[in-house]
Amino acid sequence: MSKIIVYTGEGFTDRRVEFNGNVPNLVDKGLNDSISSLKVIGAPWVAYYDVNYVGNQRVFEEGEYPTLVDNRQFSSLRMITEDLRNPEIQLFEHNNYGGRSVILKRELNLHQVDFSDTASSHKVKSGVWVLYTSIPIVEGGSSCPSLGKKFPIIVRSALMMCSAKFVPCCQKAR
Ligand SMILES: [Ca+2]
Repeated sequence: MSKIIVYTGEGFTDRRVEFNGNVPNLVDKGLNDSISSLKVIGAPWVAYYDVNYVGNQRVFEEGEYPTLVDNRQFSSLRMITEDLRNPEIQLFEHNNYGGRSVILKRELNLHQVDFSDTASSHKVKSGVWVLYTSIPIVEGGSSCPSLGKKFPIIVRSALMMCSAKFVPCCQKAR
């Protein structure tokens, strides 16, 4: 079982609340835009800037995060329950699965497969993937590009979650 423990103060201080299931709306919990540090035990979680799992997102794997790059931004939390074994994603040059394509089974810099700043659509076959718009990976999570932006330079690891609109998503496969 996985859980996330969030705090309104940095360094695991102030108000402490524990969740072991998805939280679509932190407003209801009195925690909107107030999470400043957190701990994850077990499976990874995705935190979103907006309610109902939309907006910028960041993945937190098991561990302790005494400070957050996205301090006081999160409005919903989702636990990753997908099977993270054998991750696979297919990237396409054009929208609607057109043009060149490449199948990836591990994280890598998209320059290596000549696909940097190229992917416009994708299909996730398994796992959870994060598509990055730039190479440096921020400690403590991963930022996903917003809709409509040019996609990645890097695919870190297995990813997942794609709604019908291609919201790229997140998560590291082990
Ligand atoms: Ca927010």
